[in-house]
Amino acid sequence: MDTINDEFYMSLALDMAERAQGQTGINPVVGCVVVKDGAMIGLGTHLQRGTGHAEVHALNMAAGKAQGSTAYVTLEPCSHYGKTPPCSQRLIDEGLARVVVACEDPNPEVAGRGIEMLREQGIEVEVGLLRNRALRLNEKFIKYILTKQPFVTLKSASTLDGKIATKTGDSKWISNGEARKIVHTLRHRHQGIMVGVNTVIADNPSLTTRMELPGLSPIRIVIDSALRIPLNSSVVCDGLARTIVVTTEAADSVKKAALIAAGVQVVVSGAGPRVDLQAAMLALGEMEIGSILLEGGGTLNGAMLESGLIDRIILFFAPKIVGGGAAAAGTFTFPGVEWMRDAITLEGLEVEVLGDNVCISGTPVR
Ligand code: AOF
Ligand code: ZN
Repeated sequence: MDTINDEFYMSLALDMAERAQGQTGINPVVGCVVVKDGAMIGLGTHLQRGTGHAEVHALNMAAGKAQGSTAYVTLEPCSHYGKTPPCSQRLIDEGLARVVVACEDPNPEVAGRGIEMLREQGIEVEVGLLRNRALRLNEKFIKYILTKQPFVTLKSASTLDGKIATKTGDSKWISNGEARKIVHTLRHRHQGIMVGVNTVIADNPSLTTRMELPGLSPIRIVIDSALRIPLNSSVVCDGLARTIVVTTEAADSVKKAALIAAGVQVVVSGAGPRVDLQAAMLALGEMEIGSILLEGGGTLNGAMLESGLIDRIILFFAPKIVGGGAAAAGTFTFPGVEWMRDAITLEGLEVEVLGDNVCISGTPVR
């Protein structure tokens, strides 16, 4: 049985925000619940960048009756004129008595000023209710707004011995149906999806989102230092989503022109021979790509990990062992550390059992 208290309403606001993941671009997901005289009078969620903030939708629903009410907001109300006017001012104008905030907005344009504005007008403000859940929910937004670089989630499915293919290259399928469904939700929740050119050559994937319901497909990003991508590959030809190929100055200009003619965006990152991954992340960030799902192969995964460019690792393990030594690719291929004490570890572990598969997720730290 639920107890009706502050947490009851804040968790509803968080639930609403959670459902909007993937559709707000570089903006955060935010939910707001307005309660007056023991009843909810307004609910709102930020649904799309450039459209109303959560508070605005909730207050519009309250239709001028929010005087003396309490608002539960999952992110500090904004204090700036962005694509929309400041929410703090709207809360003040509507005569709110109390505002409960889950976490501060790290956006330098806000960063505490929204809370300050409310308090200056005598509104009671409480900050930090369900903060950890709110921070986790907006980890992509937080990384991007502070660094202007995309938040990178690595996803991989491997055998118990860490292999993503057998020694002959066979990889269909490693994980179970439940795990493979989650992958499509992850695609929906990221603005970009990144693979190495070897994956395109070997598997010719479409990298689109295919859920039970229609979803949003991410921008396809292929790391391809020498422009070896086949012009007839799905990501070049199928027109199902935007495609960006990241290459180097050393790449062939005729191939580059052919890709551009096929509608692919070509980004040059570094002199070669390898793509400068740090510079690539900055360039993709500048293109307002705030989150990327990295789907390997092992070489790109290893290079991204070594460069410290991965923010979250999600590993699906299937109860299989295939061996094969170096001939069978693993999730991460890189020169490796010498000592166990130098291992890259995962913090904030989350473990989920999915039938006969296990999902392990966390933040890599070195
Ligand atoms: C809120 N409520 O629902 C959201 C907020 O360009 P704009 O106007 O959409 O502003 C985007 C910034 O506003 C974003 O970077 C973040 O700081 C804040 N988002 N704030 O009070 C909301 N989505
Ligand atoms: Zn706002």
